[in-house]
Amino acid sequence: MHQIINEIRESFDNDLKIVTSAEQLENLRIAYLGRKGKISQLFEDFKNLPNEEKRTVGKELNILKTTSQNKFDEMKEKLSEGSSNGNADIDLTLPGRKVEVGTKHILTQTLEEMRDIFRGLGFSVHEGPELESDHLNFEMLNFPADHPARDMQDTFFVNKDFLLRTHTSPVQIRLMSNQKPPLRAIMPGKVYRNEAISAKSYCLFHQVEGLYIDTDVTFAELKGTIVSFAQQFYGKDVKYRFRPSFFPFTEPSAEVDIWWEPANGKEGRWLEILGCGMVDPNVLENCGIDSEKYVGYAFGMGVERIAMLKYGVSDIRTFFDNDKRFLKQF
Ligand code: 2NL
Repeated sequence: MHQIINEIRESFDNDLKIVTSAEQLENLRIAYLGRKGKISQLFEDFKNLPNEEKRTVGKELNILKTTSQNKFDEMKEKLSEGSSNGNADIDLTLPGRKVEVGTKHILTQTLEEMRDIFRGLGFSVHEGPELESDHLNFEMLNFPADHPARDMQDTFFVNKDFLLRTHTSPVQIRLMSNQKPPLRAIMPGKVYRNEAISAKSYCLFHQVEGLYIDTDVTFAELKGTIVSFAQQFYGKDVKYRFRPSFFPFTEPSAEVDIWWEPANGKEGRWLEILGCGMVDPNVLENCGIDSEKYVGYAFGMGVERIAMLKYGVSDIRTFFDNDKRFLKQF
């Protein structure tokens, strides 16, 4: 009997070692501890033993039963601790998981670079709301009532009087109306236009507008500021030209192109990067600034356009797709 008890203890331990699921464990319990199991059977055999053996064998049998039950309970707990293979410990030889570090969006990087260049040239930074009144977005800027930009087709109106701003100029209008010159500031932010979406234009883009108002501001200073920006942003050797243009809010007005050579060796061409001019006296007067005493220049540029030229991006929509394969390149 003594020997059989030892054999059953050993086979129980061996069978327990290879258990990997709750189902296998339950089968093991039935085979040993169940009503007709091997250990229960030993208690039946025990009854037929001579009295002098019963004392020692009884003790051994009880120990076998309780230790087996304890081992079973322990295993049951281990299996229910989450993973189905409670036996498999963490594999410390596996390489660690890579922590991915995010990056700033390329438009944010471009905007910050532009902002820092203008800060270096003495400009402060102002922001304003994206929902504006028709009055601040168009009327104050000398747009005639029948100007095509004021058409429902080109602007996102939320009602008769309010709209999503089509440029950041309303921020400048507020600044000029609330503060006395001299003023030198840039206004970065999102603007909205109801245009047909294509590789070249999107319904949303970012603009940086700039303004300088004082008693003796000249067009030559405007040129100097723009050229300094272009050289810092695109490099000292950047080729540029000023072309006469028209805006309702500046007179005279100009557009600035830079010479762009594609990386694939194809022929280069002029590409527009911004519009600018001397602030129209009507706009100054609308803001309560004496146009006999003060003059100023202003400029406006699209951040997407500037970034497309610098980084060779050919479709404006890729900035807004949030495709990580595109974004991770910068
Ligand atoms: C463009 C052209 C421009 C301005 C913006 C401006 C603002 C005020 C008064 C006068 Cl409050 N001018 N801004 C001036 C010239 C051009 O933007 O093509 N932007 C993307």
